[in-house]
Amino acid sequence: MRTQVGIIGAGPAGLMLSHLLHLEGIESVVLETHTRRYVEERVRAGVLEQGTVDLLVESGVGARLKKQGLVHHGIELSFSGHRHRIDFQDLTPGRSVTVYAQQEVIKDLIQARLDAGGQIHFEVSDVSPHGLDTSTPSIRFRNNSGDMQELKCDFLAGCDGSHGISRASIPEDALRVFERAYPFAWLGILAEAPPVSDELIYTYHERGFALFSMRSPKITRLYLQCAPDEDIAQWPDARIWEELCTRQTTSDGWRPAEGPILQKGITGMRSFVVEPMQYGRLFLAGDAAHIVPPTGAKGMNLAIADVRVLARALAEFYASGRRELLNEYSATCLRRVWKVQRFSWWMTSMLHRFDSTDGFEHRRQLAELDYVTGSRAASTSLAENYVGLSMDS
Ligand code: FAS
Ligand code: PHB
Repeated sequence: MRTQVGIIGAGPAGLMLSHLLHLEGIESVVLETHTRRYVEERVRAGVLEQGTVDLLVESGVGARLKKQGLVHHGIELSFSGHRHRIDFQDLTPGRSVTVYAQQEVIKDLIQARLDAGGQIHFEVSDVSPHGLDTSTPSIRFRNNSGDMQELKCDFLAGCDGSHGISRASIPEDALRVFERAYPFAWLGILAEAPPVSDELIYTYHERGFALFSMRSPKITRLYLQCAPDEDIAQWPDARIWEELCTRQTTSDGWRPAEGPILQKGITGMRSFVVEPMQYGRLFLAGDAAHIVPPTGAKGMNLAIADVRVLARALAEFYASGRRELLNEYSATCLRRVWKVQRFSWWMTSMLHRFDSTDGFEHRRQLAELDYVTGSRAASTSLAENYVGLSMDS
């Protein structure tokens, strides 16, 4: 088998890269370990930045997003029993976010690729990149019939997430890892209950963080801070609702509507960056290169931003043979990656309870929330990061 760009992973990064390359007339093949159904049903992110929405629409895969996506012009921060709105229309005119589940983006991209004759091989195994530092790299893998294959390509894109093979294929002494672990995780649920707020509500509570989000007019998405090693079996539905309502009920009586829980799970929290994001002919994108705590709703958006840079660099190479953009890929992405890491760390540190014995941290966090919601400058800073920094920053 031969192609121009071999892509490992059919998540947002891999599928968007394949789509953007196709628009430039560049061939690619996507290799994915799971089934199509698994990747299209995996419940993950929910919020698209303005830049992500613009890119999906401009590149021709935004039709369903425009119909079904919920455009939000603000979020609320809730603490000490009161909710405070961060007004994007006032603070960042013309920029908003759209609630549209990651799995819907995945469905749109897979359909677009297959309609355009794109190659996505699902249920592959034993994937191994080779010749990364040569001009003839390749990917060996076992297809879903169990036959070993070799995909020869000009370039490889490691879009295989935080536990993939790509990053692991780079010599350890060629990489530097930056990591921070958090002393908590998120317990997340999807509930068949109408969202009783038009916008997302981030809550700081002495018992821990909680987040009110949504997926549609009938589906609410909720999270609560829990221990990093929490056992989901210890959380029957009644306990989840009791904890969510305790943390989220405000003095005006607002609280989330309850309903049957359709899905529940625990998501770990960590900040992680690997530098550089490239080695020879292999380019890492998305979670394969960096992980952010989900508090800032950035993981999927950062993956899309990476492959926008990579697609442009590959298009420049195939059009002119020039390699400057490819050589600068990692530095270009990392400028944004670290700013998004900062924002995600800041939102996480402001809104979660840390096990500090003294009350200093608690008072400092309340003061920060009071300042952010009371200062136009501070609210603007949160808003411009939340709706998404310019794609060229
Ligand atoms: P992905 O992990 O999405 O995709 C990688 C793909 O590569 C997967 O399909 C995997 O099966 C495949 N793969 C792995 N190894 C392979 C191999 N060896 N060969 C072939 N294929 C291989 N972000 C938010 O913004 N908000 C959220 O609320 C949020 N919640 C999350 C909850 C969970 C449980 C997780 C794990 C992540 C969450 N994220 C969230 C972050 C998430 O959305 C990621 O940032 C996003 O999926 C990144 O996209 P990719 O980089 O494409 O990686
Ligand atoms: C979600 O709806 O899944 C979501 C929204 C905002 C976040 C994280 C997750 O910060």
